[in-house]
Amino acid sequence: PEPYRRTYAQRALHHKNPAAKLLLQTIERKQSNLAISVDVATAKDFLAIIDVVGPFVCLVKTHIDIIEDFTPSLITDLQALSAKHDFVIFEDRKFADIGNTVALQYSSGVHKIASWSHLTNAHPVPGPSIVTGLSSVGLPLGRGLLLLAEMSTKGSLASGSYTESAVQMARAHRDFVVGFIAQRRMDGVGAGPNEVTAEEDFLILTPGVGLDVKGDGMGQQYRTPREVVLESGCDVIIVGRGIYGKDPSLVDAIVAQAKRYKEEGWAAYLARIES
Ligand code: BMP
Repeated sequence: PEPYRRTYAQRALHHKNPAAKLLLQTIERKQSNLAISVDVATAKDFLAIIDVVGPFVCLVKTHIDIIEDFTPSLITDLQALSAKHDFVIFEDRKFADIGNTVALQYSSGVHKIASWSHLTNAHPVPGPSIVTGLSSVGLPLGRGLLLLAEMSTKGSLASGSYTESAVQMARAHRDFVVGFIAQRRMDGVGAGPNEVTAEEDFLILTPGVGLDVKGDGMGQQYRTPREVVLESGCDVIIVGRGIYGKDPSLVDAIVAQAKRYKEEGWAAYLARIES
């Protein structure tokens, strides 16, 4: 079958990048295409949420610079939870600078992202040098990169020819760029008439997913797992506030929401491969 209808397990066999392979295998093993975005400000809340949703997710997405009491031991704790619950780690850093600067931001500083995050992402706005800069650090470590080809926000400038250029940039660096943050499948987007793109199978990780509300009053726009996975062909649903809401201490409510999103995401995937 075409990549859209292939199982995650079938697709894992064809991906050579270790982070992409790990993500696809983890999704298959846990029967979950749900990623949690843990956007909270304290190490305590961060670890508590990850520990309770861990069994239900394939991936944990972090904004490590939000944590106000960050210490290197938080990374050790995060890695221990990743081993305990079997999930991939994705630091949503959104790099956007020249190659030399992003290589330093990725490897160094307080957070040393490349040393612990299987996946990270970048805006294509600086051009291909952002990929070569990040790749010089991440590729030897077996990491993978997602380019932001589209955004979920109202009025996003990442559309049309910008999105097409992002896909072309990825195509030129398939060893390191494993897919996109986007709102739909990107296979063949922006390809010339003689380019063979039928088998490219980029991973699409999609934020802006919610079942109960359409937006957040700050530009975010939500679609359902069914719209994202079945109708738009995306691979992973990224959910933040839809799972942990406003109160990170309500453990039962968080577990219930994580289960709900996991079930919705998997049902949409099964409907897709059977379509
Ligand atoms: P929430 O589900 O609470 O709206 O969180 C969405 C998460 O995904 C946030 O961490 C945000 O930074 C990220 N995100 C997004 O919402 N839209 C995009 O286009 C790209 C993102 O990384």
